[in-house]
Amino acid sequence: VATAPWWTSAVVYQVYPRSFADSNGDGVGDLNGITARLDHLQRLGVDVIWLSPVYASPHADNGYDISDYQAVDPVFGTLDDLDRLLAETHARGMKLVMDLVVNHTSDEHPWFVESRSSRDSPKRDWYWWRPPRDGFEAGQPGAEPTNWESFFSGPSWTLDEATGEYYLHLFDRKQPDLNWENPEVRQAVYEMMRWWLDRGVDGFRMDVINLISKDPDLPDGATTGTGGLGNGFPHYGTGPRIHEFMQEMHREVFEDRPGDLLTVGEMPGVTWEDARLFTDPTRRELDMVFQFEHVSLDHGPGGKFDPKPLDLRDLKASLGRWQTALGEVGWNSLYWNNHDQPRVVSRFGDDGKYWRESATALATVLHLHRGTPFVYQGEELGMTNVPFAGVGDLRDVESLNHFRQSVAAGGDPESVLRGLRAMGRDNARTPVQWDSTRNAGFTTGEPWIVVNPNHTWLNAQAQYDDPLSVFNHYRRLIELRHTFPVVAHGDFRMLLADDPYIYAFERELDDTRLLVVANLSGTTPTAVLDGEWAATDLVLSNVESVSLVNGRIAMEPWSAHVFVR
Ligand code: ISL
Repeated sequence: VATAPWWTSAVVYQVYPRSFADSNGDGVGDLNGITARLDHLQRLGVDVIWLSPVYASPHADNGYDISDYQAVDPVFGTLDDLDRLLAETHARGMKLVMDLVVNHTSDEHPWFVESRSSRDSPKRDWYWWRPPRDGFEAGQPGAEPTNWESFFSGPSWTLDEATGEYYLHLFDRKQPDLNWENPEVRQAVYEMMRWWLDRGVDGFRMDVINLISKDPDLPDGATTGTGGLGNGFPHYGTGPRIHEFMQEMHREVFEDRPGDLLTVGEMPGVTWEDARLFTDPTRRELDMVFQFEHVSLDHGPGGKFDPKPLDLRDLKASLGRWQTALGEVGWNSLYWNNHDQPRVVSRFGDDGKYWRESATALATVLHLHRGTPFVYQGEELGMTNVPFAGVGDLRDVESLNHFRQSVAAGGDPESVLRGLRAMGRDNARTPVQWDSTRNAGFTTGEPWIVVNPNHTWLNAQAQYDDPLSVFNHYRRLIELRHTFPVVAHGDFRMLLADDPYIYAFERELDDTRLLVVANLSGTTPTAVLDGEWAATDLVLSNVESVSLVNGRIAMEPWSAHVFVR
């Protein structure tokens, strides 16, 4: 414990700058807006801020398409503003971690502009260029070099008319994939990373970093049905050289650097076996990864936009498996939300009658697992999904592409919209609700995306002084982690694995035991505890009174209790 890295007892807060706070009235959040709201984060008690991309970008994917890694986009401010945010964050005892998006660049990045300029460009090989498939003319349907489907619908190749070749983009056509096989690419990325660390940032969250190593043969994938396209994931997901690249990056960028840094790799589709390799400290790759298993459990047969109800037993089995797998070796990240996921209180909780109870119960369960919790902006207020009126309210490229493609294929627009309202990424991207005024105190101008109408009652101002509020519950959970070493370092044991309503587990460190009992349902089951626990052991609850009699608790809907002895 004494030698455990600092981030094992830290809590990270993610800021999505476009939607956090707007200081200049242009309707888009910015760096000075964040600096002005640092007190909110300090009050909450978080240790680290992860800043989603603020780099120069044409914003095809809200900044995850970068045209200059070493410049701040004017919509967010200037490099000076960033330096000031960094200094103010440090002055409050917090750290600042930047987003690192290096699986792809923007098609407007000078590297790609140069690469596409001719087949003989010295940077041609910095990206994945391929001629049309054998026997096909450029531009003909099916001429794409592989059948891989893009994450954002349609083929993952786009033809460059001028040179007659296709380039690979796993995401939008404005996000061409870098070729990590080329050592010049890797060195350019490492150099850029060192530049940021020299500037004083405290680490990186690495976007889709397990997709950077592709099988250079680029084989077709099994066809998945959507327009005859195939699943390329087996050929680029946690690919052949990924661990080599992570170790090289560690050597070139992080090794022997003074200071306490944090690295977390975002890894769609990563298995726990691979996650353990990535986070085994002796292998010198990453501190932790974001896995996707628990946020895929409610995907239905038609994929993520065809959701099915969550079975709590599946959630416990999944998170429990990761607790075990990364228990002795490696480390878990813990999250319900980020800028790509619908709001957890609407997704796994009850955003109606039991809004406050379910938001706090879910938070309790997550934060007391073993791992580093990540709070996504607005989650600490219990922000909910958004009643988007129609497709005109949506802004996200993934959602808009999905809508267009599904409707073109004959889907009923209303039912496509239903899927997007439940699962679309814009649910997480509406402005943070600071107060009950017009635009929720986010901007004095016209916000770039609708403000959730529930800001009239669901907002930070209404919660600061309410002891039972979602905000104060998050604050206390963070305080628990900072107070009791068992929260960060205790081992984990799932209880009542087969119970469909109750999520319960124990943590243990030396002579301290911690027990969480949460009812993640609107029903009223009875929890039966081992007889040693007493009402006097209660350290946190999201309801006003708990009666523990003869080891039994009558659980109120969505109630959650924490005991320590
Ligand atoms: O939400 C998703 C699409 O269904 C995810 O697959 C998401 O695209 C994936 O988690 C990768 O996310 C990251 O990279 C994307 C970017 O759009 C996301 O915002 C980012 O978090 C491309 O850079």
